[in-house]
Amino acid sequence: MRIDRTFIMLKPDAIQRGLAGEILSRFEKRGMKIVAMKLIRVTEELAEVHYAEHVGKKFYAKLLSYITSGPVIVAVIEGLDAVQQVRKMAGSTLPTEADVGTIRADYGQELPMNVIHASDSTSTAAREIEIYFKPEELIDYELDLKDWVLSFQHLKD
Ligand code: 3AN
Repeated sequence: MRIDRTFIMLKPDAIQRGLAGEILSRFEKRGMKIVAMKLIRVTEELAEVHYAEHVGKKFYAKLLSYITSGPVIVAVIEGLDAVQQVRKMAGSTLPTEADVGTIRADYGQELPMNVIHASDSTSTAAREIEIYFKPEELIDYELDLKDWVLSFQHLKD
C-alpha cells in the first residue's frame, strides 16, 4: 500500500450526458486528490498513441470514432494505491459485467461507451500521464482533509 498516481479520462459520453461532476465527486468524496485536470479533444493521432495496443483490432474503428466524437476530461488522481483503487471504482471493461456500484455499471451499458478510462497498472499510469500532461501541469499541493482520510497524524494512540 502506498500513495501513487493514476490517469483517468471521462469519455465523450460522460461529458455529453452531464456525468462529469458526479463521477469526479466519487474520487473527491473518497478523499483522493486531483493533481491535474483539463478538458480536451482527443485527435486521431492522440488516440493512436493512447490506444496503440488496440490499433488494427476489430473494434478499433468504433473506439476511434467514439473517443474523438466530443471533448473528454483527463485528470491525474492521487491516493492510497490509486491505480488499483480507481480501476476498481471504474469496474470491468464491459458495463453489463461490471459490479453494481462501479462507475461503468452504474452509468453504462454497451461498449465502446463505458464512460471512463482508468490506467490498468503503475507503468501504464506513468505512460498515460506523460501522454496527456506536461510535468508542470501536475500541481503540487496539500489537501487539508488528508489527516481525516489517510494518516490520522493529529490523533493520539
Ligand atoms: P479498459 O479500458 O477496461 O482497460 P481496454 O483497454 O481493453 O479496456 O479497452 C479500451 C477501450 O476500448 C474500452 N474502454 C472500450 O471503450 C473499448 N473496447 C474494448 N473492447 C471493446 C470491444 N470488444 N468492442 C468495442 N469497444 C471495445
